[in-house]
Amino acid sequence: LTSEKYPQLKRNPSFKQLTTDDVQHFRTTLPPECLLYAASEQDVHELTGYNTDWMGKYRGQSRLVLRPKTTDQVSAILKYCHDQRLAVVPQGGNTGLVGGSVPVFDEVVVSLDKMNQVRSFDDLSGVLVCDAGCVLESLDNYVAEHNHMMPLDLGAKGSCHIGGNISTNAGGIRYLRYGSLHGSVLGLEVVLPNGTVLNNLSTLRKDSTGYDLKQLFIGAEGTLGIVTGVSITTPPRPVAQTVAVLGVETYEDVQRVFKLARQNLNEILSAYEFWDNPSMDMVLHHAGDNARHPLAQAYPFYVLVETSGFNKEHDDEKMGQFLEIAMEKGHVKDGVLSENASQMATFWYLRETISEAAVKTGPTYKYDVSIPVPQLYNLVLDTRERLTQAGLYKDDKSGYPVKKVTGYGHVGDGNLHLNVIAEEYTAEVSQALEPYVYEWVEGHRGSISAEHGLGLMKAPHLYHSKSEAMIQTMQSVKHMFDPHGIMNPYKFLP
Ligand code: FAD
Ligand code: 2HG
Ligand code: ZN
Repeated sequence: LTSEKYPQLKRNPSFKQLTTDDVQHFRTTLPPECLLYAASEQDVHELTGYNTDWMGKYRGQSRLVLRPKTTDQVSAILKYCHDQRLAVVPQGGNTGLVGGSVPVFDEVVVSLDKMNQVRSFDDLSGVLVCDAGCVLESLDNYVAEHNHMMPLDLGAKGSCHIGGNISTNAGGIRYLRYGSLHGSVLGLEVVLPNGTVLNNLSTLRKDSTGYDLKQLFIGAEGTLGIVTGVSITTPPRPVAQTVAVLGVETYEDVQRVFKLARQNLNEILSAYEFWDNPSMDMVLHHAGDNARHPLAQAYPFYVLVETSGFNKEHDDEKMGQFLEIAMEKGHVKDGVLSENASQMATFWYLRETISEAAVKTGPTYKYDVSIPVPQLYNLVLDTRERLTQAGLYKDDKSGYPVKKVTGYGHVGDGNLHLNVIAEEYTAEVSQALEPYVYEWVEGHRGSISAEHGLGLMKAPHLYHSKSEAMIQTMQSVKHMFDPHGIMNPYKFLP
């Protein structure tokens, strides 16, 4: 099989082509509901959901999807694939944005969607132990019953799995407050490519006994093994929350308001997000009755500030003071404060649906970068300028290959999402953007992936963020865990 979508890539001939004997093996070792097989090439479309990513940008041609229910089944699957040299793609909720979660050619998809049980929850420590295929939002609803919350939240929460979050080292909108998964994950159960189960589902907060192996799998994007179980600490669920959406004239003011938010809201600040007016336009265009403009007029930038705490009166007072100061100083031109939970959800909708609105607007080139906050929006301005100079874009006007160049993201964490929305994916637009964007980020001492990972998209560009020695060390680690290279091939490493 060759993929028409990736003419520059060749299928690795050391991987075995799936045979009917292989399929028969899985039929005899797994329950019937755990196997989806397209017997002929014509039937591959039945597996489209597993072969195609969320953006419809990346597409493979796998004929076999395995959906194990237990860690032992995952172990048996990987051992067989390892022995037979069958390449494998682990798949969670398939919401990844870098082409990591779907096959490139005919790799066997191992979906975790049937491993979705909570294993235990400790009310005292707040430690949750669960299967890797649990959907993030379901876990949040589960721990909410115990007055806890998941330490991460993102727009894809209704579909993404906790195992996928861990495998991409997802960040999201609460990173500012609760930090990285490298801190909140206490233990993992992982099946290595040869079938060995590394059971390290520790529930201890502290443990200084040697190499912290679980950290290697956080952000490994399925290249070292399959995460099957997760132990994660969940903080107490705040009882008082408020969200403000603010209209801001300049990116400098976005930064000034951030500083004021930190100084005045301190421990109750739980999110600080921003987006530009082209992002707002896209969202409102696709929102229908779900949202309307929250302010009386448009502004170049919008900021969403959220507080989460345990004393409503105290928190409201602090938020009020912060807004007063920010407006008095002229950094905020207009703002609106949520009065109830439904308004809070509407304000979050404006921010959380930008990603989807972009994809609905047109084929989208998505860049997810870390840049020191003062320079962050310059990447959007410089990219717009570059595309304009190249004659590919002009002021959001129609009739050009690029429709929109937008910037938004987790500005409080120095994480920008640059979305370039085109009429279609073309070599001309790609070449104008890459390696330009990656070189720009490297030149500003940033990272080419803040939170989405590398996947297929950024594997060849890793050297913009990591030295030769670092990449070689990563390759050695990969070889040690996965000597035949069957786990998520063609991705992650150059
Ligand atoms: P998948 O997409 O299925 O897989 C992602 C990668 O992990 C693949 O390489 C896959 O092979 C591997 N993988 C999945 N499960 C396992 C497993 N159990 N063991 C080993 N490897 C595995 N990301 C953020 O960081 N922050 C955001 O704010 C954010 N917002 C988003 C909003 C939207 C609307 C969308 C569509 C995506 C967003 N993302 C965000 C990206 C994406 O949701 C995250 O990367 C998420 O963590 C992926 O989880 P998933 O279960 O869908 O994984
Ligand atoms: C977000 O923060 C996500 O909305 C998605 O990380 C960003 O689609 C994107 O570029
Ligand atoms: Zn994000």
